Amino acid sequence: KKICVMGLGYIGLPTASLLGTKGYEVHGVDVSQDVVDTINDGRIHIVEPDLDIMVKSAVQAGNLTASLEPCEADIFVIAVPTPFKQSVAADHVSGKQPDLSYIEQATEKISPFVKPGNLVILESTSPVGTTDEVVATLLKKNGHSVGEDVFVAHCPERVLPGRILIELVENDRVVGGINEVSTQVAVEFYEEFVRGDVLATTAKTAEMVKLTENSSRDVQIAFANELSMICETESINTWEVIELANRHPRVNILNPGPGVGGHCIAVDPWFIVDRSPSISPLIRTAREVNDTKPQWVIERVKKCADKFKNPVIACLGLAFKADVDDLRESPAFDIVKQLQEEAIGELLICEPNLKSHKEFDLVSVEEAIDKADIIMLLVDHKKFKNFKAVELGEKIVIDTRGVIK
Ligand code: SAJ
Repeated sequence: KKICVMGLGYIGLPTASLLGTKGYEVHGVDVSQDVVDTINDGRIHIVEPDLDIMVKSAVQAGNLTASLEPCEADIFVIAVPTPFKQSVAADHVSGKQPDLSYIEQATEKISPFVKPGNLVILESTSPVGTTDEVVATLLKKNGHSVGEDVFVAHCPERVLPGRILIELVENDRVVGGINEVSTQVAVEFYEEFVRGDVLATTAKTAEMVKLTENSSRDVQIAFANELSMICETESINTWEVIELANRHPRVNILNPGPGVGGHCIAVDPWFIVDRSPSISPLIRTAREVNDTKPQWVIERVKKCADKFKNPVIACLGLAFKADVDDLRESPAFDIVKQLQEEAIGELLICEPNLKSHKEFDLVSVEEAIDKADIIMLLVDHKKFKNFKAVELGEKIVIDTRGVIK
């Protein structure tokens, strides 16, 4: 079978290379010539465990090629970003509006190559209605008999960065077509390579399921973050509170942190709020609580820095979460950047998952800890988990992740 994957990022590339190693003939498409060249060379442009080996073996076997243009295929998989619109009318209800232009462009691009019998799958996280109202509608407009001999379905990706290749195969998948036959054709495809269950539903339900998963996590993290700010004012250790409360058989609180980052959990809840603004106050407030957390951390650092004439601050971690190199929408990065812009002390910045960074000079953890007056731990990377407070002596510790013992 021939597969054409639109978008070779964090979802498209792992999917394309996995399918390539499973014997499918895969053609990947990206808008960046650099990305295309890197992949055709058997190399990768993102950090993800084992992805390098998988891309190399798919390319070497001749089962993965990349270019700027799509080609004819049996199945088209759209895995492009769904960010926010850069400019939104000031009176727009949610203040954040999904930008579906990448999905529109990808659909238009594959349209001339789509033939009767083909399946088009949207994997990008999308507002409810997108599969039908954008993908199916555009294909119909271009003359395809959508739902009759061209099948369209949504199968939202659910993989966790850092575990993508494992979760692509092991996770259960939710597959919803724009009509029953589309669902059935798409379910049959995923059952060929997914070890988890492949669960059939409608396109709209599948869209809502994905947004619900990430919104649920966001609301739960917001609870933990709010709790951490309350405990701080009471001089109580939040992590101890959570650990003890979680010993209750029906309580399971998540971990507070410096804020919620990444391009999924901090984004997707707005897709719900954008469509149903008047009936989503909880989801919206959770987003706002999580978004205020970085500023709260900055205020704490400033208060501590005021105690020194020339404070030296170790900033441990820039990534949006543990053990990845991804700085997109990272609260840690935003905190460090703002401290730098406001010239708060001398910053010793460490990010063990990056060799260098164009905006910051990076130092080793050992050097940062050794020289700092204030240690600000922002990411729970494995490398930072072995410190013991006693070894840090008189230094002030701001541990936003509760990992220093
Ligand atoms: N975080 C906390 N406290 C926690 C858990 C997470 O502060 O207890 C923070 C992290 O540090 C990070 C952010 O939340 O800044 C998000 O991290 P994450 O590991 O929870 O999730 P992502 O964004 O890497 O991936 C999520 C996953 N969704 C769910 O777990 C419901 C993943 O399965 C999705 O595929 C992915 O979003 C996506 O692409 O939508």
